[in-house]
Amino acid sequence: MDWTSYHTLDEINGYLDYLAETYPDLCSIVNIGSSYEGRTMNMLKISTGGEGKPGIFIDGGIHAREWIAPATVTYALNQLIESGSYQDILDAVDFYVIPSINPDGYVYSWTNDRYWRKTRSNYGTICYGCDPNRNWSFHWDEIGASDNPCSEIYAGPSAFSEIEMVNVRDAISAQTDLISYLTFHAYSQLWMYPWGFTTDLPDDWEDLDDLAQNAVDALTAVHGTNYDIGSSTNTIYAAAGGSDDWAKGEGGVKYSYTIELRDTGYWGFDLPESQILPTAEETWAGIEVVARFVKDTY
Ligand code: 0X9
Ligand code: ZN
Repeated sequence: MDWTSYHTLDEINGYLDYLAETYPDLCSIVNIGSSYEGRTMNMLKISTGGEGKPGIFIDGGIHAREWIAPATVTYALNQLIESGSYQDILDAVDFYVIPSINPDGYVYSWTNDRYWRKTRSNYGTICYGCDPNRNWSFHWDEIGASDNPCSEIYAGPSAFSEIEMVNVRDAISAQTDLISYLTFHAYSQLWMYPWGFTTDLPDDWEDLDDLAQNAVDALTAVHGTNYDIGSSTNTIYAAAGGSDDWAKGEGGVKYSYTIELRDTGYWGFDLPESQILPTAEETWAGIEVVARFVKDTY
């Protein structure tokens, strides 16, 4: 694996296999189910063992064309597992990581349409795919989503119609003691917390805002990249049915964040390969802040 080019789904899955084989005392592969088109979805569990540790769940690639997201997540795995620098975090915190949670869409964005966003399911209409980040059940389809199967923000025929999101939901639900959920998107340089279905803020929003500020301070210190912070409705737009809202509202994961990576629109989804490593480096600094907070607080 390297962070000088984007990688195919097979290469990303190969990296998970390599980590599990190379670090068997630390890493294991968990098959969380299959995609609509039948692809195996694997999660990497990173744990030094023992019961009752706090956990952090990390995913990327819910939107197929946001290629910097899976790349950033695999870099986080590299740092956590292969750098040898974070034993104190690994001793205290369990991690559950899926770099690409929309595998059919990701492959389609490589083979057919670089700007494909959705899944690849079909329910008998001329258009394919649902927006997987409008498909979660918490306040599903209330705002910022469409009932038109041809829309880029199609919520789906029902909440959790998309098997990939069912698989991720069940993988989240299977963990006790998850403290943080981090889901990586692109682009806009935003570190966002719930809610996405209302302008109202969670009761504990100041806790989420404080940790986001600390994470972004560390992120910005690496290469000077600026991020905005706030609830997703108030920073980007209202959109119900997101994984972040579900993780907090149904899943009970307190520190639920959606991070929109580089850039702010110059390259957009076509972020040059020369920006993969700097993006991943600075984002890792933010993730490390969250991980240290979880280690020190729980
Ligand atoms: O619209 C989205 O799903 C996200 N932006 S993106 O450009 N990557 O598509 C933002 C999601 C924020 N969270 C919620 N609205 N719940
Ligand atoms: Zn996205």
